[in-house]
Amino acid sequence: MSEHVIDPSLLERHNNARMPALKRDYETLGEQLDRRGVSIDAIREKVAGFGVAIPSWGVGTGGTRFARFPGPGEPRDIFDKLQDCAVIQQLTRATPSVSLHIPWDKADPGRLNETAERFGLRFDAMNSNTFQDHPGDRYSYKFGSLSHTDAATRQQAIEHNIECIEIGKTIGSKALTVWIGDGSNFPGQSSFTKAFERYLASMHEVYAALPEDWRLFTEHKMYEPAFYSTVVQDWGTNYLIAQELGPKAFCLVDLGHHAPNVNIEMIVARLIQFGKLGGFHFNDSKYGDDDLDAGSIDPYRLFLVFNELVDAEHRNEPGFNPAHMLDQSHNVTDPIESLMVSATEVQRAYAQALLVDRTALESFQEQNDALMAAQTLKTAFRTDVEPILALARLERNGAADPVSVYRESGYRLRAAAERPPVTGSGGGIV
Ligand SMILES: [Mn+2]
Repeated sequence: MSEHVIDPSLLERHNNARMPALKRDYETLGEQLDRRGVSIDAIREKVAGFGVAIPSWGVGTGGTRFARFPGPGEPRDIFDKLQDCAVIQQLTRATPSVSLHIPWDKADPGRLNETAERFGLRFDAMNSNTFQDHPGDRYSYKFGSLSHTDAATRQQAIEHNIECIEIGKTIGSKALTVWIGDGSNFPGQSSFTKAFERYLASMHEVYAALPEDWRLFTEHKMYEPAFYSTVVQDWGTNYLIAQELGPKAFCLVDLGHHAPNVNIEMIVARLIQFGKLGGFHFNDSKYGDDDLDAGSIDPYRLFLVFNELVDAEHRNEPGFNPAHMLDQSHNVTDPIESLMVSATEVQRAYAQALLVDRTALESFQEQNDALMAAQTLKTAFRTDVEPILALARLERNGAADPVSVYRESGYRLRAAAERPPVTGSGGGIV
């Protein structure tokens, strides 16, 4: 039995008050879905089994290039972060794991395991950091890390990634995510070919240190911090990396790391088809890598991504096992509230995608009936699946309305009293 951070009796009162209306809504939706030949209970069970990881840095307030405005009660260390993650999991039941970032979250593994176990959490992919200099490091990453022109700097970056694997082994992680800030700001500054050769050579060494049952996720990003070119700039390069490294290497898709208007769901389909989709960093964007809350700008795009995922599930695509994580920067909201809403939005897109009539869709595609094919997707997307999500949370002792219980609990005020304000930034931009 894991420790409850939010008072269970408050949660019970909240849920009991909402249960009668929720049951009626669930039954009504159940009847509608029944007419479409869909079992609402089967959808609810699938949603209940769906989880998305919380990045440890997500529970801190983010910032922009201009400023960071810290909120009250910000986590001081990884143990405070785990407690905040426990609140999100207790109320949403959608976030059973936490993804650590090294060196920000370096701590005694025994205490990490004990704390995670106490809160009923586990550890997801490890994230390395060679996009900033670490105190005590001999070499600077100002001009790159794994692709640096200097062999000793590359070696330091390789060793850091191997250290992340070693730490991960002690806390039950099974994956390493590598995102680098390497690139150039001026045409001619760096040789595209040589930089990529050096990157691949470095990554071969990291790959060689992976345990048998681990996966390596590489994350592309087209610009920022480098503004002319990045070494791992797009999904094509990322696919080349995964191919080059071997069967344990996969591509990670961060929804904000593409050129504007790129068809992300199609990239997802391609990676699935060739067995190289590693997983996601969910967020949303209007202009670039905005790191806004998942589904807050373009919920239809999130749905279309999940439509590809559910389609792969439906086809029993061999080896299909993408990792799901949120990766957002919360500048104007309480990070716990944003993460709860985003976890729910990701589940919502999954539930809506499960409602797509795949037999009908396939038949419309075969007949080249463009209008009806599009309408088949829209019918699923337009369905309000909230009763399914709420009941899936309730039956596992989560909250019917997570944000409202959280606000009523006064958790943030208590945290503010216990945690003095922190200065500096834990980052949160990758
Ligand atoms: Mn990311």
